[in-house]
Amino acid sequence: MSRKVSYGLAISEEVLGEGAPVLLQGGVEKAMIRASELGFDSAELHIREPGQFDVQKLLDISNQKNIRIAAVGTGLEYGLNGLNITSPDKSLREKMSARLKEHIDFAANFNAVVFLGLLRGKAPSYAARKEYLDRLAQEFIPIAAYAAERGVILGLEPIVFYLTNLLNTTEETLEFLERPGLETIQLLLDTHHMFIEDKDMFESFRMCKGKIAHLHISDSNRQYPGGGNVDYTKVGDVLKEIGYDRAVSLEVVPYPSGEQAAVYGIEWMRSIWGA
Ligand code: LER
Ligand code: MN
Repeated sequence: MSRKVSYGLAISEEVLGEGAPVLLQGGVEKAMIRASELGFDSAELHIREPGQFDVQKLLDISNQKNIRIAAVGTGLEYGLNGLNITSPDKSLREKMSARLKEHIDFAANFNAVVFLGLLRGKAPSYAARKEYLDRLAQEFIPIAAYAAERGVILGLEPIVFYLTNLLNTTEETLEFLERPGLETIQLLLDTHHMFIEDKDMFESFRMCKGKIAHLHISDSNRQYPGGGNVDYTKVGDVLKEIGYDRAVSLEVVPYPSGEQAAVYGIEWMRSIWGA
């Protein structure tokens, strides 16, 4: 394989349903095998409980099937487990931090990036955003140090307004990461959020050159690339222009089916970076 980017997709242990942007659901071991058969060479695991997995088994599948675990998604800690890291409730924050460290330890086995996404929670009002962002930074400082000590890269994701009111645009997320103690955290960019939130998503990619830990491909309507309004020829061009060389990962709804969306997605990737 001469290309540097890996072709990836989101998989989960639980069956999350058609509203979740995860293509192969209901068991990560079998999903890794199937993804490899479909031509993918990386996967991101959306998991709610890192301790439940047999790490050696996952490493074996990874080696045998030539599919690496590129990232560990932590959003289900929020969506299924009800945890978040900006809650005024200190015990909830402590629980979330402890779980995040478990995700980091788990990810260290695979040299995988850990998402900092939905686990940020939400502020109860726009007026409360500053207080919540300050708390987010405070909580992330020790987490960033913990990850750096273990050589694990964290990717903070700008997320669209309908899911959170904390860090929606790429620009404000980059600025947030300039706070002392957060410099080692990189970005996880997602074309769905960028298309909706950023004035010019292509400029956003340029702004983040060299700082993108992981990439989510998801169209304006959360479908496979080409299912909505994002110009994916231009996305490919800008990614090549900035020299992005990590995982390009489909985080899309399983429409018209998980497998079909995966096929459409990998066809787009091949049109940009080749086989
Ligand atoms: C939010 O839907 C998203 O894009 C996920 O990557 C957040 O963890
Ligand atoms: Mn995403």
